[in-house]
Amino acid sequence: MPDRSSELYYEACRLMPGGVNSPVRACQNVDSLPLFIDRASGSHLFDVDGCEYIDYVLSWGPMLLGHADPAVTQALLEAVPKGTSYGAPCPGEVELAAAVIAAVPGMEMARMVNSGTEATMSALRLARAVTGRDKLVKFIGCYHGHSDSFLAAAGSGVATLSIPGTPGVPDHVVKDTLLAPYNDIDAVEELFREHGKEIAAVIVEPVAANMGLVLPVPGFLDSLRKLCDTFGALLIFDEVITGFRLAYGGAQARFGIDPDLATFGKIIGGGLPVGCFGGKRKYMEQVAPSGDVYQAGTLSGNPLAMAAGIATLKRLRTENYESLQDRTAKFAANLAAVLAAKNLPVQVPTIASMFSVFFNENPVHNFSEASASDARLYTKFYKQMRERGIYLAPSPFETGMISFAHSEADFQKTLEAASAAKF
Ligand code: KE4
Repeated sequence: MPDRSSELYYEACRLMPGGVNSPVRACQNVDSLPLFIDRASGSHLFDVDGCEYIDYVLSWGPMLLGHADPAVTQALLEAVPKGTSYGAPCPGEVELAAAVIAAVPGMEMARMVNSGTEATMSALRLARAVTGRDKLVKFIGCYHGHSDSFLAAAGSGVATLSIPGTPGVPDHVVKDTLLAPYNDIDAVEELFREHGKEIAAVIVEPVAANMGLVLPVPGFLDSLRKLCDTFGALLIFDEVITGFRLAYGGAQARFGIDPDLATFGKIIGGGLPVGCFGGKRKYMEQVAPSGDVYQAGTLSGNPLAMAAGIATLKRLRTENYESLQDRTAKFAANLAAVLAAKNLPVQVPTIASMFSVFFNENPVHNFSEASASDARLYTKFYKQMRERGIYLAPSPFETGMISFAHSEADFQKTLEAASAAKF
């Protein structure tokens, strides 16, 4: 363990819970200490001990262009001297909202917030207001941020830390959260049969990325759309990860399914704190101040965050998503082959610029199957890859991210590190 990182970590543990500002960064379930990062550029991280890593976390998704993209950096350098926050509308809010709405098929209005959690929390409140109903359907292992209603059988850090139930969240809140296994449309039909007229919304990650990477089976998303239409519930696509990563227009563009509301974050802020919820005008106009559904935020639409988001989306419009998907698919197939050659039970699902590694004999379709994967092997893999300069997600319940900055040399070095790993 490098020494400056460990010094900082022990000081951080004195000052902040677990020494981190977000639990999954603590690397607890991969038997490691977190690295403290000094700087990042392109596809690489540099820690405070001068060690260099090929980064497959990309700040959990935002850095699709790679770190410190020159155009994004320049946009921020131009924005900073103009002030950091006005608490009043600024042109950047109009420009970023217009860019998001133009990109996402079927989206008519948007509200900028400061995180994915704020986006999903607000979208749920709006759905409950619009329908006059309280219940929510979410999928086991999907993660929609840490607001109370979603902390039932959540993925990401909740699954990583095996946090039982929802400490601190009153039962009367989560009793309205109905759960179904991802990809199990029969279970969702059963919930609608039993609670149909009480269900305000179904929220889904159109591609699940918080239990490892789990793809929707053919017809799953379309069936959710049909069930919501039949019972008068709203369909919410949580595109905080998939938005602008699955395609420039997100899952809605890729799969051709039209949700009533959708949430975004990560990439649309270019690494600065931005979230967004939006969708059909008839719903969004009910958000204060044009309607009565209250939602607010001191730093929402912040000029720096808007500048980073605008520059990021502008750059992404010039990038070739097809080519990145092809390169990712080839890398994932090669990684699967290298690990399978060690007689390991391994699955490396991939879509667009995402992949994950399940040490499992069989393909993974839901959280229960993801949980049956061998976490001990994942820990061994994680630690050895990090020792060889490859920075993977510190949990099998996360997803590997690839950027437009990742090079063939990065992939080659990663495969060589995987080939050298001992299990
Ligand atoms: P934030 O509040 O962390 O900006 O976004 C919450 C969120 C909402 N929806 C989806 C699909 C998400 O994946 C997330 C957050 N993603 C995790 C990583 N899987 C954030 C990492 C962390 O918690 O530190």
